[in-house]
Amino acid sequence: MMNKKIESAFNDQINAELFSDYLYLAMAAHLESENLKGMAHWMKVQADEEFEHAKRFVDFIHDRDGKVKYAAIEAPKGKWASPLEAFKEAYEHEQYISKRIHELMDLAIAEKDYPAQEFLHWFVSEQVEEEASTLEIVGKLEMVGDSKNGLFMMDHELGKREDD
Ligand code: OFO
Repeated sequence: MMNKKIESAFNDQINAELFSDYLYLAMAAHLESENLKGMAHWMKVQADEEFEHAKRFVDFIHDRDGKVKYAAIEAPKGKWASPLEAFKEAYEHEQYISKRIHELMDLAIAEKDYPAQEFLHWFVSEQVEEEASTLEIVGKLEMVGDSKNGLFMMDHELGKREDD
């Protein structure tokens, strides 16, 4: 029997992961429309990862004999002033998701839910990577500034991201 507080918090996290998926798809669509296909590709790979994150929570709830509940997903915005603004927002979003994961861990510890704690360890490490990768891109885009050549090179580099 799954702890009800954990079940409810994990269902909320499914929604947050699906929103992340939606947000990165929206960023991909925007970048694609700006002819930055490499950056759009990076965002699409990221969106796929988010869908996988949501599925991990779904599978865990099922494994613990809990009940999955899907809620409406908030609409993401559709436009960003520049690629730098989009990646900055991605970095801020990942910091927000890390905070949520840490709060879930706090709850799992308070509830003495050892399987949930074990499950969340993967996400704690994953968030370190998610923040690092988005911050690295923000740093490079800041270096590039308004240089069209630099943006072209960044687009090329980010287009090489492989599916994880
Ligand atoms: Fe699911 O890690 Fe990003 O949001």
